[in-house]
Amino acid sequence: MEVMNDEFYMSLALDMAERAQGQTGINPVVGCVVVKDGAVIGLGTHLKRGTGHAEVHALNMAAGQAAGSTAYVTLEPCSHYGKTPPCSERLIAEGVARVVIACEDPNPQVAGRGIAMLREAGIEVEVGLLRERALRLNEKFVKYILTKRPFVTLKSASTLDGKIATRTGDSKWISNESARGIVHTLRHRHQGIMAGVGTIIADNPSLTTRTEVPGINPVRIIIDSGLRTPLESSVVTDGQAPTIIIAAETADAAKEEALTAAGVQVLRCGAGPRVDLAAAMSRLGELEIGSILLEGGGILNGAMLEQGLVDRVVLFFAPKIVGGGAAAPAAFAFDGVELMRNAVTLRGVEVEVLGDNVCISGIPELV
Ligand code: AOF
Ligand code: ZN
Repeated sequence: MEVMNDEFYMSLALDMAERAQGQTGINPVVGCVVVKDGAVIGLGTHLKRGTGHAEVHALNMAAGQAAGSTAYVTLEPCSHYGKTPPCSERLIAEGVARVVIACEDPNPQVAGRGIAMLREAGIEVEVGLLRERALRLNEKFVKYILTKRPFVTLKSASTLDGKIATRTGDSKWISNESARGIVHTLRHRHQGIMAGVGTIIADNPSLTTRTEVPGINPVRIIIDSGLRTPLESSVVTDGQAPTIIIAAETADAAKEEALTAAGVQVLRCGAGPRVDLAAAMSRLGELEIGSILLEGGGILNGAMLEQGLVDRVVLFFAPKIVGGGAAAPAAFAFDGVELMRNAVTLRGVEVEVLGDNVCISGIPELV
């Protein structure tokens, strides 16, 4: 049985925000619950960048009755004129008496000013209720708003011996249905999905979101130094989502022209014959891609990890062992460390058991 308290309403606000993940672009997900005289009088969630913030929807629902109420908001109300007017002003104008906030807004345009505005207007403000959950929920937003580079989630599905295919290249399927379902939900929750050209040539994947209910397709991003992506591959021809190919400076101009004519956007990143992955992340950030799900092969995964470009890993393990030595590709292929104490180590580890599969997630830390 649940107890009615501040946490009860903040959890509701967080639940609403959680379900809107994937549809707000570079904006955060935010939930707001307005409570007065023991009853909920307004609920709101930010649904889409450029449209109303959570507080605005909730206060609109409260229809002028919010004076003296308590508003629970998962993120500090904004203080700036962005695509919409400041929520702090609206809360003040409505006569809200108390505002409970889960976490501060790291956006430099806000960063405490929203809280200050509310307090200056005489509103009782409490900050920090369920802060950790709120920050975890908006980890993509926090990274992007502070660095202008995308938050990268590396996903892999491997056998217990770390393989993503057998020595003959067979890989269907490694993980079970629940794990595969989660992967498609993860696709929905990222603005971009990234793979290497090797994966495109080997598997011709569509890299779309296929969930039980319709989901949003991420922009497909292919790392392809030499522009080897076949013109007849699904990511070029199926029109399911935009495709960006990231190539090196030296790649063939005629191939670029053919790909561009087929509707693909080709970006050149890095001076030499290989893609500069860090530069690629900055370019994608400029294009307002704030989050990327990396579904690479071992080499791309290893390179991104080694260069510190991965913000979270989500690793699915199936109870299988396929051996195969170097002929069977591994989830991570990089030179690696000499000593165990120098291993890439995960912080904030979360473990989820999915039937006979296991999902291990965490934030990788390089030594
Ligand atoms: C809130 N409530 O529901 C959201 C907030 O361009 P705009 O107007 O949508 O502003 C985006 C910024 O506003 C975003 O970077 C973040 O700082 C804040 N988002 N704030 O009070 C909301 N979505
Ligand atoms: Zn706002």
